[in-house]
Amino acid sequence: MAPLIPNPGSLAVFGGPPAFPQPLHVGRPNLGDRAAMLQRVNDIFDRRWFTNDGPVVREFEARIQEFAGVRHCVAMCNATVALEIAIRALELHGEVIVPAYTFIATAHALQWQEITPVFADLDPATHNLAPETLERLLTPRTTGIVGVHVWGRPCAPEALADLAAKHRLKLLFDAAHAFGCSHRGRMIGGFGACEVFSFHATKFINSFEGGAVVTNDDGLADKLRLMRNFGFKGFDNVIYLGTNGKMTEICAAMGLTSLDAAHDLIAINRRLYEAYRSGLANLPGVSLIHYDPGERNNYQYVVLEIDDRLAPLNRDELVTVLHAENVLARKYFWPGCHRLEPYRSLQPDAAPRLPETERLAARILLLPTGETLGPETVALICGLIRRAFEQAAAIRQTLARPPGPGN
Ligand code: T4K
Repeated sequence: MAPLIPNPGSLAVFGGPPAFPQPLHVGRPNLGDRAAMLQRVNDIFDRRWFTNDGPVVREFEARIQEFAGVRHCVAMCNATVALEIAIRALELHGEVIVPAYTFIATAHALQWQEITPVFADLDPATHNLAPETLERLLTPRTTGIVGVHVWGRPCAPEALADLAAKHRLKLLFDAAHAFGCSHRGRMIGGFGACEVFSFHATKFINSFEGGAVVTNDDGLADKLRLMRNFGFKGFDNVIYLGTNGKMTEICAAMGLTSLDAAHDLIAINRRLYEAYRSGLANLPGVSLIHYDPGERNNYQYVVLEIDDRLAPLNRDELVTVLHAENVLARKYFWPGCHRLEPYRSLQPDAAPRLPETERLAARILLLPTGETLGPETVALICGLIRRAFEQAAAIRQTLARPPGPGN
């Protein structure tokens, strides 16, 4: 798409035309090789085998195992159901520690099964759980910890494993963001009892909708496979409580197509991340999150932290400016799970013990990336942010005006 700045002097927030004629989304899906995908779809049609552990799903699982260096991949219809099934397979109950700073699905997967998510605060340096703060949240009802590798950055796997072992807790990871990432040279996927990937359309590797539980535990993998398919063991024989968590063949075909492009996508994402880094350098109060260059990263998330003590505009003001320009920056994971239903009703006292979550959730914004953008678009977005900072006082005045005729 050709970006357009018809009137570079006037920001859209002042009534000028938006910088981009079409919205730029965070989470625009990457397509991969369209012809290869369509060939796979044709093959699926010819085979008339659409779901239920078909050959394309099996191929996808084998490729995920190989990529993530794990013994088992059990593909599912999405990561939320995969989390629910993993939580049930590990027999979690009572209370489970989980970060408040995550997508709502992590908490819902527990609450859906009447398990209480006990919200823990984050480490501002990593945006992940702060393991040293967890012990005080444990009660006799605590049965597990769900760590989340937020933005694909590893969530203290060793410290959490030590804590889990010490208190005989089950440990699993929500690795929805972390496919293709590593920790101390080991791919994410092999930590804890199991880990859960998301292959939602907005993710680095996408299967339209999709997810997977990965594990090195043979017994757990068998159980997950049963639970994913109603508990069926062969024809007419149900040996376990299960649900329908199956991935379809078409979804697996998209997953394979996406996997074929994985290395190219990482290169694209990395290039754009570097373009944002140089385009936003030296802006007061603005920092772009750091990915350890010694590890493998998918660079899927361009995450800015806006410190409103130093920046001339706060996060929400900047988001308003960007949306007016058709740059649909997102405020993940504002306001934190504890402030969304049903948790804000069930746990109204959670906020005071989550000061870092509260602070970070008010500061973060995500910017668009992926194969639909080029570095020149990133340069334009960075230029908009710079101009917004230069014109901060006028922007604040404009935003403070009540909406009405002429505004
Ligand atoms: N755990 C964590 C830590 C997660 O972040 C997630 C999901 C999960 C678990 C659960 O995984 P899944 O059950 O979804 O597999 C989006 C995604 O829907 C969600 O998958 C993701 N995390 C979350 C961080 O972001 P929304 O509600 O913000 O999505 P939505 O529909 O606004 O999509 C974002 C933007 O992407 C849209 O503005 C437009 C663009 N888009 C989206 C889709 C679906 C497209 O251009 N094309 C598309 O097909 O949650």
